[in-house]
Amino acid sequence: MKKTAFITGITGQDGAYLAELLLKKGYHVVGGFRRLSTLNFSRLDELGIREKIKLVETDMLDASNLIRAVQEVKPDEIYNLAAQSFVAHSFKNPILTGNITGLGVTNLLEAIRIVNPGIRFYQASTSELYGAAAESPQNENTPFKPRSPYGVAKLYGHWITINYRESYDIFACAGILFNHESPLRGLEFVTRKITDSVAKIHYGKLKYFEIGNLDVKRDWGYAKEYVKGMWMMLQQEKPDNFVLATNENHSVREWIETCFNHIDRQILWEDKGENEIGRDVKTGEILVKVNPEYFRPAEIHDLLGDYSKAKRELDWEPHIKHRELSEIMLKADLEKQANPKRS
Ligand code: NAP
Ligand code: G4F
Repeated sequence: MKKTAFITGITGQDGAYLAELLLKKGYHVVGGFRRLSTLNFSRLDELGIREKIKLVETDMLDASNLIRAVQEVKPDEIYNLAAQSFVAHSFKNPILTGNITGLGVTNLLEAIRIVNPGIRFYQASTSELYGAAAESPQNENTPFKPRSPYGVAKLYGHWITINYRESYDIFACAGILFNHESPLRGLEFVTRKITDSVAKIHYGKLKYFEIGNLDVKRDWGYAKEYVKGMWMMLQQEKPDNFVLATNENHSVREWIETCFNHIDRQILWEDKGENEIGRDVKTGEILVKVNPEYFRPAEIHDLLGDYSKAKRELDWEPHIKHRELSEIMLKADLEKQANPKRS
C-alpha cells in the first residue's frame, strides 16, 4: 500500500527536493501551496515533478483550511516546511512571521490532533534557534538564544511540536537543520545571491554586487542531502529531535572568494566595515561593495553544527560541503545565464 505524504511549503527549495525524494521512494505526494495572484511552481517544474504531485491549496494562517486539507488528503506523514523563512524580512514583518512560522505550526498540529493523531509529523526547526549560542559546536542539548523574530517564531514552533508529542502522544519530530543550499535556493539568501551575481558578472550582465556582513560564518550543507534526513527522522521507532549539519563553517567572505576562484578570478579586499570593497586582483575592477542596508539589527556571527546524534541514530551523514556546494550552485547559475530562456 502506497504511503501518502503531505508537504507544506511545496513551492520552496526543500519542498521541491523532498517531493522528488518521496516520489522516488514510491509515496503518493501531496503538496500544500498558498494562493497567490501568480502561481510559482518553478522549482517543481525545474525538477520535472509538478505533474506527479497532487497540489492542494493550504495556508498556514487558516486552521480551518488545514483541518479540511488533512481530512481530504488522509496523509500518513506530514512535513511542515511552510514558513516565512527569510530572517532579514522577519525584522520588517515580525507579526506576520510570528503568525506563519510560529502559530502556523499549532494550526497544523491541531489539525492532526483533531483529524488523526496517528499521522507522523516533521517540523522544520532551525539553527537560528541557537542565535548567540553559548557553546560551539551546537548540538541537540545546546540552549537556545534566538536573535531574530524568525528565530523566536521558530522557537515557538519547536516547543509546540515537542508539547504535542508529550501531551497527545503524536509522533512529532523536530529537525534542527543548519543552513542548506542548492541551485533551487531563493535569490535573496546570501549563497545564491553570490552564485547568481558571480555568474552574471562572468557573462558581463552585472558589474558588481552589494553585500552585508562579510565575516559572519554559517554551517552550509546541500539541501538534497538534508531532505533525506527529514524522511529518516519519521522512519524511526520513536519521535525525537535531530541536528543536521556539516560540522564545518565558512564566512560570507570565503563564499565570495571561492565562487570567484571557480571562474579563475581573485579578490583583493580594501578598506574595512561599511566601506569595504572587493577588487579583481588583475584588472582592479570593483566586483563587490559592502552596503549596510544588508546588515541586520541583530546578527548571529557564528554557527557550527554537531550532527553526531543523527549519524549515530539515523545513519545520516553529509557528503557535500562548502567547495563542492559552491561549485554545484555556481555551475547551475552559469548555465542559467548562458541559456536564459531555459531557466
Ligand atoms: P523557502 O524556500 O522559503 O520555502 C518556504 C515555503 O513556505 C514556500 O513554499 C512558501 O510559499 C511557503 N509559505 C510561506 N508562507 C506560507 C503560508 N502562509 N501558508 C502556506 N505556505 C507558506 O524555505 P526552504 O529553504 O525550503 O525551507 C523549508 C523550511 O525549513 C522552512 O520552514 C524554513 O524556515 C526551514 N529551514 C530552512 C533552512 C535552510 O537553510 N533552507 C534551515 C533550517 C530551517 P510561497 O512560495 O508561496 O512563498
Ligand atoms: O543566507 P541568509 O539570509 O541565511 P540565514 O539568515 O542564515 O537564514 C537561513 O538559514 C537558517 C538556518 O540557520 C534558516 F532557518 C532560514 O530560514 C534561512 O534559510 O544569511 C546568512 C548570513 C547572515 O548572517 C547574513 O547577515 O549572511 C549574512 N549576509 C551578508 N550579506 C547576507 C548578506 N545575507 C543575505 N541574505 N544577503 C546579503 O546580502
